[in-house]
Amino acid sequence: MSDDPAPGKPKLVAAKEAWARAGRLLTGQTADPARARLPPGQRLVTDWPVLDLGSLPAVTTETFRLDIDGAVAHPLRLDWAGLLALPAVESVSDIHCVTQWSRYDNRWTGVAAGTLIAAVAPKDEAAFVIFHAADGYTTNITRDRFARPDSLLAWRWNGAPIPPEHGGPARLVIPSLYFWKSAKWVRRIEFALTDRPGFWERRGYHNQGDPWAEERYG
Ligand SMILES: Nc1nc2c(c(=O)[nH]1)N[C@H]1C(S)=C(S)[C@@H](COP(=O)(O)O)O[C@H]1N2
Ligand SMILES: [Mo]
Repeated sequence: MSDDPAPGKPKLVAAKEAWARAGRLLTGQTADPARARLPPGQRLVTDWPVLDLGSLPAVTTETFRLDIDGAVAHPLRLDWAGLLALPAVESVSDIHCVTQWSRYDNRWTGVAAGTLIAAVAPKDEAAFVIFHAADGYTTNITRDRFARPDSLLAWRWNGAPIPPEHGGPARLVIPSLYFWKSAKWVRRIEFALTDRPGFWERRGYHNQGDPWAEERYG
């Protein structure tokens, strides 16, 4: 796993790997998002915990660059002005973290994933997307999941710039999956023909991570 970052909190990473092996926090239930708002095994918080590998990359709006490439017809490199020039949307969604907290009603401003997908025109066979972040973190999702209307690349949260510790200046928000899929400080969105598990997926977390099916580990 030579492409892994050196985590700033090795003990925490080891603890989370052990929880994944033990199936910690699993309730064995599933829930229907149309009928319940809190997925199985989650509890509601009103603060916003910070979770990452322990290093805060020094990305600013001046140094921000995002490459959207891989199996696409039109690779794209955006700087901050280029990002803000894309059509923006507002989207309110709930956060569900695999460590059991959920946070309701987060109001994000950003570019819809569908807009980014249309801009780069991925090949038909490009069924997977890998997010690469400035701290070395990676995570993988399917293109279909990324294309959902509530997936976005966000730069504002609840009416203000996203704080650096929460992934500012820009981060992914994939509300339909556990929050580890929402890469902070994203610097590359790679479309891929084959799936490639990311940092936590290689350490025992579920490859898909649907909170409604309680796909925590696997
Ligand atoms: N770049 C990067 N993105 C990341 C992580 C990380 O370590 N690095 N951690 C993930 C995990 S495990 C979670 S739960 C959420 C936490 O986001 P927050 O700190 O804004 O709550 O970010 C996800 N995105
Ligand atoms: Mo997490």
